[in-house]
Amino acid sequence: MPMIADRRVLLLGIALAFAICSASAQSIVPPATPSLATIDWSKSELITITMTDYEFTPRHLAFRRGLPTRLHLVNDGTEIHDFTAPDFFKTIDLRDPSVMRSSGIGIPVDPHQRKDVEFIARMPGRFGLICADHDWAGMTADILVE
Ligand SMILES: [Cu+2]
Repeated sequence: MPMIADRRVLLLGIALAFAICSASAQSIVPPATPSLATIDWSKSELITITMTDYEFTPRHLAFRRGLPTRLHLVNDGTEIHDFTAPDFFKTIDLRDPSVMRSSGIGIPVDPHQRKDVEFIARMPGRFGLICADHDWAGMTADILVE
């Protein structure tokens, strides 16, 4: 009889420990974000960055985490420029990943061309942005996700 009582106490203890662990695990899961398929991209926040020879305008970009965003890349220069931000791209979900081509770290834009990049930023932080072709000329900027 004491053996059975001990076993019940043990099982109760395990169940309680499991309940506490599940509850704390749930509390650290970030708020649910809609899957890409259900997002209304027509409501994207539009942010434009212009690339010239050799600078980004503006030099500080700010995006809001969790909101659909449309980044409009404009190349008003005479050379190809590249929106290169490897750490930033690791933290976003692109609507159309093929916009990256195969590089995975940047988006090239030909002279006098435009490109739209739609995404949802998933993590807050500050990220470096350069033109991989012209960072030596000071073509650098930064990205804030808040
Ligand atoms: Cu460039």
